[in-house]
Amino acid sequence: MTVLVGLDVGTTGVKALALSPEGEVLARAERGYPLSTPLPGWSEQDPEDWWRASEAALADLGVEPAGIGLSGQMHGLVCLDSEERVLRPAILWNDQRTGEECAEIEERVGLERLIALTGNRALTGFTAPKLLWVRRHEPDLYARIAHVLLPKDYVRLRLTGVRAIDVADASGTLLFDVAGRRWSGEVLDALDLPAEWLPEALESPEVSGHWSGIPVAAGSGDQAAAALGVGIDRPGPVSVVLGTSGVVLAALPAFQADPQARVHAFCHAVPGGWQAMGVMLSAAGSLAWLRDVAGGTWDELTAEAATWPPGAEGLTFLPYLQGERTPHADPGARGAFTGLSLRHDRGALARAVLEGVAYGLRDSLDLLRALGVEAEVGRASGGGARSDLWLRIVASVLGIPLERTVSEEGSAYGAALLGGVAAGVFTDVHEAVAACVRVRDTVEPEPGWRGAYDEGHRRYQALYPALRPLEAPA
Ligand code: XUL
Repeated sequence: MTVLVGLDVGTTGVKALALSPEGEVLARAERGYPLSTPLPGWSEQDPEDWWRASEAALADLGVEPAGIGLSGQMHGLVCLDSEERVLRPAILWNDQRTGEECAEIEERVGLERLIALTGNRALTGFTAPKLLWVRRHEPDLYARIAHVLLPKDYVRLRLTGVRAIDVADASGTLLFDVAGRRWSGEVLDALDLPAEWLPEALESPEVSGHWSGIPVAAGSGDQAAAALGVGIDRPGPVSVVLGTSGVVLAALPAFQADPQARVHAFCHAVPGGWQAMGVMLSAAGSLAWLRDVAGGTWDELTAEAATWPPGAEGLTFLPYLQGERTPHADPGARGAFTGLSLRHDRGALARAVLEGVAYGLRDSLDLLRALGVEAEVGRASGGGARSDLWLRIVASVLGIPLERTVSEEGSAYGAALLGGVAAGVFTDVHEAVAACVRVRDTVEPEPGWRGAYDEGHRRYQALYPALRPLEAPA
């Protein structure tokens, strides 16, 4: 029997998934690992943890795959020496230490030129500013760098012995010419970074190497893979992800960057395709935080939240717990609850968190609409999409129905489809999506919630400019 495997190297753990060529999930395995925050705003992981977890998850699956696809948390910096040894813990996508380096990049390249070349502005989570941070703060270590990889590409190196990346993940480094689908010599020169450090950039379904003779697809960053996993291979529905991060992603008919780069413009995991997305740093991550500080399980919190009316009697949550990217590219932004009263209990806090994240997603959707994206329906994935209540809230706040697919496996599912193309099981990504992805159910907006949520979103949008002066500078 033909089996396709997707391996997603996430922030909280690795997920391995085995699929039939019809898209049926045959087996799944997950292995977790820790995240360390040595200083406020810092976020690091040990690349060897990813590798140990990946090996174990692949062994747990217990299958003989025809092809493997990789996906993973984006933007993380893995520095290797000339012997391909890890030089320091990886600096992750949600790390916020590089405010100064972002300013330096925009100064050196020029903001307009940077957006024209890379489709993006310098954001703290992206890879290039992290490299400049290491150069400034750890010069001895910087002098030993010979190779730079992203998280899933480190796992690829250990799996296949090959240093490679895909164009979708490379787009998130800020060193990539997104329109031209190649490394940007101009940006590398302006930042004085050696092109030799970077791996070869392949299209996502291309074979990057082999593991025990099994082809391993280049794969993609987790957001592009999640979009494929819910069937977004061309313009149409938008991908709405409620993972640790929260994302609204639209496939674009051609490369297009927002003139102010308020949303990210990246290559899609489909050869010749592009996408734009808005990214919130703490989506399901905000609910996980509430659970950790207020107690209760995920199910208890959402059940208690369901007892509160939309708008939670004026209680509003700002989800900028780790700074933010979209719509406020601001590492110094912070979260807040406002409008608390004696009546509010833990369920009200949970309701406000679910709603605050939904308002943040609406900010991203509004920016995509300003780019000309016609979003009439969304496809939801990520751990938060398992909650009917959260999806009803998000559908109502966005004002569009949200579809769930038969499999809710997100990025690992998309990665497995890419593995299937690399193995020759499908001729291309479109065929893989058509063969495997089916809609299971649709969550409609609640007409009665509309007024409360338009009002709530207005209240939410007023909070950042009002509260920001009270917080530390970026
Ligand atoms: C996307 C991003 C996050 C991570 C989460 O730009 O930074 O969604 O990829 O793993």
